Amino acid sequence: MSENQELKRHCLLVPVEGVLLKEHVANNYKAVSAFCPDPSDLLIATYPKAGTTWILEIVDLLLHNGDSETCKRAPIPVRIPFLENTTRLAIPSGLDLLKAMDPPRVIKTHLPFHLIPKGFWENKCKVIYVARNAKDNMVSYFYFHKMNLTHPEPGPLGVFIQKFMNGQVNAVPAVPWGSWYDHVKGYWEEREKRNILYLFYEDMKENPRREVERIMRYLDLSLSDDVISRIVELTSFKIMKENPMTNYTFLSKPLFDHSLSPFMRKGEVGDWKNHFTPEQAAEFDEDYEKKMKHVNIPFRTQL
Ligand code: PPS
Repeated sequence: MSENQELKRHCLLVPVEGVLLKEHVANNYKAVSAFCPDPSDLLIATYPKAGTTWILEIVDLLLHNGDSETCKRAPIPVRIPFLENTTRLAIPSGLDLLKAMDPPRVIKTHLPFHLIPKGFWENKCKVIYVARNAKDNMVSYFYFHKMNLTHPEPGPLGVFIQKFMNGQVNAVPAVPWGSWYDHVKGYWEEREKRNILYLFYEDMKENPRREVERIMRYLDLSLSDDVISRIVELTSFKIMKENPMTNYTFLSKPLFDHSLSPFMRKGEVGDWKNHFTPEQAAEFDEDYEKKMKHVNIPFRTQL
């Protein structure tokens, strides 16, 4: 994509400990890394577009006994601060929001494992990680780059696939928050030692009730069957797409342009098949095998 278009969007990517972050996020990183959570705080970590908003809404409802009105008290990034975010145009920064909230707080982050503030591990905070298969994650990130005007222009899909595969290599165009491959591996390798609940988007699609119950148990909650059923219903794609507190219509231009692609776009497993050519899929798979050969994370690209 031309430099002009990137400049028009005012989005530069700046490396922090080997990971490309949006400039304003990188500039804020020192303050973020010094953030000290309370042991009762819950961290929800994801690579962008892995199903973050879905899991945040599930957790907020679980913590409020399925009360939909309470969970409409504010847009999702106000209820659940985005740790490293600094966009002040519409929503205060994550750190400012956190300062104004009493623990226990739920906190969202896209930071890879090694950039998480050490206080989360020192204080043994609970951490939920959600991972989504690389191809669907990439397609979703591609559309998000189109509509999120604070991200670099994605360019055509073929170019974006290369950026996604490049991950955090600084010398070539890549994507914010670094390599998907390193991200999913980083949390996977630490999940047992750190008591991280590692979830998959595909499992949530396959059997949302089973996954909601899994999260409930991890949070040491015990809710009635009726409440669980309500939470599953309230966090369906259809309801969240219509819910103004979760569909990000509370952010509009100059941040999000929903006419280019809605935030709640398709919510499916296997949409990548509508986007990759057979040649692109073969190249992607070959590269994937190399990058993921030392781990066996059970990703599914279709149900
Ligand atoms: S962000 O910007 O990183 O916080 O985005 P994130 O929420 O991680 O990812 C957005 C994608 O998740 C889909 N989504 C859902 N899918 C199924 N069910 C529910 N309830 C749901 N909520 C969000 C959303 O549609 C985006 O995926 P795509 O494939 O682009 O539709």
